[in-house]
Amino acid sequence: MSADITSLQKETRKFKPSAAFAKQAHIQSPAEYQKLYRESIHSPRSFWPRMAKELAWFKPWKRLHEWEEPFAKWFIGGQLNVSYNCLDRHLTGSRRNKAAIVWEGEPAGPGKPGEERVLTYTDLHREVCLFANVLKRNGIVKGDRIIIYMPLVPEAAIAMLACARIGATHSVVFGGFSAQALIDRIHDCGAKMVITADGGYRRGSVIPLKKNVDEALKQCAGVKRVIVLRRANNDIHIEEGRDVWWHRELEYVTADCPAEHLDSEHPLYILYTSGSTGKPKGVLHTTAGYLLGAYLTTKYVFDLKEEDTFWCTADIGWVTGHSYTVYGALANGATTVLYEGAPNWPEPDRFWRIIDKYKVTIFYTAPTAIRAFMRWGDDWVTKHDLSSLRLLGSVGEPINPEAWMWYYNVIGKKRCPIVDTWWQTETGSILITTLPGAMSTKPGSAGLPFFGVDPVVVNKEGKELPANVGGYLIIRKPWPSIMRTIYGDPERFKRQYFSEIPHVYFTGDGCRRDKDGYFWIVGRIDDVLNVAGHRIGTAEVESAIVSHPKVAEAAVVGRPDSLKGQALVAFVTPKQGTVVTPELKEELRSHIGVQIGSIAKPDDIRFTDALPKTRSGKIMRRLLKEIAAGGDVKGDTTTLEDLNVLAKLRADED
Ligand code: 7RM
Repeated sequence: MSADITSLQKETRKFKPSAAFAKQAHIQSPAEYQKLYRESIHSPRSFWPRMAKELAWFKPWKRLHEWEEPFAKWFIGGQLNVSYNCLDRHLTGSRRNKAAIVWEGEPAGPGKPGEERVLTYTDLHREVCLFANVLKRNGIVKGDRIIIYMPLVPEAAIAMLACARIGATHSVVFGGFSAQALIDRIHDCGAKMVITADGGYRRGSVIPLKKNVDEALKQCAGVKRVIVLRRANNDIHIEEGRDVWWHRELEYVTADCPAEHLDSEHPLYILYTSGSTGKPKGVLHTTAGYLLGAYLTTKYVFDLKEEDTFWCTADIGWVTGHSYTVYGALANGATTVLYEGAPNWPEPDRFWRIIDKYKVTIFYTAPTAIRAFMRWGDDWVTKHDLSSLRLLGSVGEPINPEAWMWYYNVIGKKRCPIVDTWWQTETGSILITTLPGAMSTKPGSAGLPFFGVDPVVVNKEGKELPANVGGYLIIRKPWPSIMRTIYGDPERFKRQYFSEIPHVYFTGDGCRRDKDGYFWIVGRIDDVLNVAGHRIGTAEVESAIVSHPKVAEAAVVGRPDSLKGQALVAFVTPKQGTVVTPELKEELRSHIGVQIGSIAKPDDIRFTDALPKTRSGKIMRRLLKEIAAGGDVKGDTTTLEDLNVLAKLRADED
């Protein structure tokens, strides 16, 4: 049996940026991209110094990089500060009174706006300095680890930037995670402090953040201090000698807090990402290389201009929130939008209201959200004026062409290029994408490598595969924002990312490259389906199912089968209003037969109104696999968004 992945998708549409868009873009043509890309790969010593000059340095770096496999270092010997780059350097010119953060709180009710706050760069700088002094006052010194467990309020970004300002390493834990998830992360990184809020709003109710912290800290003696933001005004317990209120602490400090001069390789943050098995991995990012990656990709991929209002909908508990909502946007001096609530609470048009209200120009979200919008119906969209938009982005999963076309037509009104950005928590910033003024996009393909990124599709032996043959996506050389290690476990880092295929970074994704060099991600390698000797990526079969007019979303997994090796099981969410009949299964099977061929016809189709997803919206196929095999779900479920989904799926079994 071969390790290649059979590719079935027949998508051939191509969308060129309009002449008007290209003309105003940072990078305006394929030739311009190619020239810079080649320079970044073949002459890194001329390319990177020029790029790095766009950051503010306290001390110039001496050596560009060092690569002692698997450990990378960049801009060695330099000193800088991420918070200084995101704030102080914008205060000397016309950005000083520009909006840095535009925040919309969870709406008070149907048709009502949320609370609203705008922080200019001057405001944000002051808040960060004040809070950085609060951290110092509470015993934090450079190198300490701090857990941030907060709702999506400006103070969450303020806390991150304050840590960065004094050289404390933050680890943001998504506000929806449980006490147990907190315990694991606090222990793993040896945190001394937790920054939290009394509670956070979610769909009209209050999530008891502080209560979860109290619960967790019964088992975390290392945490000496908890700083509590008053947000939801819910009743909480204050542990004397350990817990202090954010607003009270501010009374004791000044706003004078110069940014620490930090080494290029100083640890900026640890972000936990769940592996398919075992305990979560603490992905470590450091200062200079990470910041440059976030800064440059924000500028070029989103074609960011001074006048833009940028909205990345990701929560800051996810890497996308770190690199684009906070660090990339602010390092560029942009206006970044933060929204506390859910897209469909109290009504499914929340996002479109916000775009209209703040005249958002760049909108960046995930396929899972796009499919949900499709499901809720176009009427929610069309009643709002979205004409401020000029660019759309997608991240998190392969976007099925069906969803891509809807995003393009209904949200972008055929005017806005879409950038489909492939990257990982581990990569720190976007690695594969189109540049919106320079390249055509193809629905379902992420596009071409970003500057300095050298990705290849290879077989098990590490041999590069020809065009249109699916295999493993690897990256040949380290880039500035690559993770530095798994915190506390360098062995696991090596094993996980640099052993499968020697001497290269292993992404864990299946992929093919077409004749134009475009990359098509076909799903995670662990999820690849094996049908009668053919290895097929999940994305292609799922795209085919979702292209049926009655389907909103689908996930396909393999179930052990004594005859074929694996039988395909499809979990399908029908569109709203669809009546599920026994005939629908047959209809879907023949639709798949037409779209990609009989080989991909599932043996079993199960209808469900929800799929198990992570908090960031990725379908957890691992859990579906266990359900399809009829067994118990044994793996880690701490990242699962809604535990009820599993119970329901099991109850639905025939
Ligand atoms: C940013 C983020 C990483 C995994 C990655 C892929 C999948 C992400 C895309 C994508 C196809 C995309 N970080 N993925 N973006 N697949 N096209 N544009 O998602 O660490 O949470 O996940 O997500 O499988 O390996 S992450």
